[in-house]
Amino acid sequence: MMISPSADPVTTEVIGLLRSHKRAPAMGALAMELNISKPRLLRALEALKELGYVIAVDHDQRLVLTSTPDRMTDIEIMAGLKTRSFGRHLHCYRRIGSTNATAIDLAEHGAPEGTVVVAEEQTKGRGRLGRHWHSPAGMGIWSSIILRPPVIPAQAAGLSLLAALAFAETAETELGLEVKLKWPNDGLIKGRKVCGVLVELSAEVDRVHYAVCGVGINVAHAVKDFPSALRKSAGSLAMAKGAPVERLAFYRAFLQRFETIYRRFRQEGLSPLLADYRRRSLLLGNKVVVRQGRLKIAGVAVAIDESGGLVIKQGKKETIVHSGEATLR
Ligand code: BT5
Repeated sequence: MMISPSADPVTTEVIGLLRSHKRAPAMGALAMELNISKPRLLRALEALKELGYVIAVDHDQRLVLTSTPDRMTDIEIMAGLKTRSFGRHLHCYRRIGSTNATAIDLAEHGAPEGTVVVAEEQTKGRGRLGRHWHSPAGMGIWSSIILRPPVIPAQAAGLSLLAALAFAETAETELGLEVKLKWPNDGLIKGRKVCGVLVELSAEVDRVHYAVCGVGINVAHAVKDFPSALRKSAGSLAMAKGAPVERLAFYRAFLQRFETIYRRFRQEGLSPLLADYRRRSLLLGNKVVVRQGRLKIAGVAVAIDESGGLVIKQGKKETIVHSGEATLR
């Protein structure tokens, strides 16, 4: 089900007015100002209350917005969002199968670059290779962005790295956390996976039609909120910070950073961004094993090349891998 308070223009106007006034007019005056009936205003206020807005009436009968919900709705995400294209078209859901699946659908129907699908909960959140991504209600940021980069499919592999880098920079600047990136797509804090990225492509040999870049970020979980199989390996921003973290503020900052990084990628390719990725790499300089299906490549991770591939040195031989599951030996 979609949550889109902005679909009702009155609700959008009311919340806009409440936000811009410390004390908004009283109910009757407000209805007059908006040129609507009092029952219509009451309906909009009721809808906002249901979404988690707390609106008080002060001693002069004026309306005061005392708290806004930390919910991923279009109005809240847009409030203060400074991007040019990322998140300018927003599809927000209470519950969804997978934001990637819905974004692919939208992309197939021509949705523009920067279109975002976001959900409070995913019932079929997906990881790479058909794996499951745990995405409970209200705990994280489950979101997909449609990108239309003018590149060939091999270059699009770098998009996972960009999204992971955007996560790392956001966690560092917004929350002061230290993030390690495990090639190609994991963001780890204090040894626990907090962020995962899944890029799905529609392409022909010479051209990418679109890429859907799905990012899952655990925000509010305590250890007990993860299924037992993930309790040792998974973490959240709140666990790492030792305090609650506001999802919306983090998400807006993430979209802004990702957009900046992505624009640079479009203009200059991956090279100028690699130093920032490498600096945070968990694997570089270490002995690793990369599994690609049944194939196992063991050696020392010596570099990440211009296309985002991991270079593994085995004696004198160097192998570049572009996908796979990497573990430290
Ligand atoms: C990933 O796959 O890390 C990519 C995850 C992408 C999720 C986002 S959410 C929004 C968008 N819509 C989707 O449907 N997906 C994307 P992979 O590298 O294959 O890692 C998956 C593995 O991570 C699983 O097999 C588990 O072991 C572990 N895992 C599952 N859920 C997790 C979670 N919430 N936090 C940490 N680890 C998790």
